[in-house]
Amino acid sequence: LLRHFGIPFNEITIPMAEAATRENMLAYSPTGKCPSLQDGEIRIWDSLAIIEYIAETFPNIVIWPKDRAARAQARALSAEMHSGFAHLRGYFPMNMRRAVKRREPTPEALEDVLRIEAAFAVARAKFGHAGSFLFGDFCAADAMFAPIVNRLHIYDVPVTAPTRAYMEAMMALPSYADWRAGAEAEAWRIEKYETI
Ligand SMILES: N[C@@H](CCC(=O)N[C@@H](CS)C(=O)NCC(=O)O)C(=O)O
Repeated sequence: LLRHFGIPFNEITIPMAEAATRENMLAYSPTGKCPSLQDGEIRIWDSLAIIEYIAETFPNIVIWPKDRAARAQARALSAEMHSGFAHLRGYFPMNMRRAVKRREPTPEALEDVLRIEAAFAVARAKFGHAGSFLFGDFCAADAMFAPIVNRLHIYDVPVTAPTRAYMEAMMALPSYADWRAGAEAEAWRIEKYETI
């Protein structure tokens, strides 16, 4: 989200699944999880809270849709993502470097995929006409679903043509390419995710 909107920030990378990971994470986040944003004395240790903080800090950047109804839907969808889709997220771990290779969804993961596709379709039909993203132009809701786009893509999950078009639009973003390039450049590998 910050990269997409050109908001400068310094990134601290903490390799995961290592002996010191938790201790290193706890130095920046009371939950021992990423992401966590530090702005002066203010610490925000949750992705959705970070988005809200950024939206408040930069009111002139359209981070949530301007239209009230669209904004409400974008928030609902983001909250649904934030607290949901456990089967999909558990079965299809995110991996920006993985080569595209089909992994058949479990029935539970498939249910999550179908719900996501239905939600995408409603957002696009009601609010998305002006652009290629869920609510037209890229917004916070798209940032929340960027990791889902990665999962659907790398595990070659069968999706409808409109979902595929949305995924292509997301993956064509310079900020998404930067994200992928950052992952490619990493030396660390977490074996259990590489073998799926
Ligand atoms: N609710 C949190 C969830 C954060 C979360 O689960 N982060 C994972 C990576 S996506 C993490 O830091 N895990 C630490 C670990 O597995 O050691 C948010 O969205 O910010």
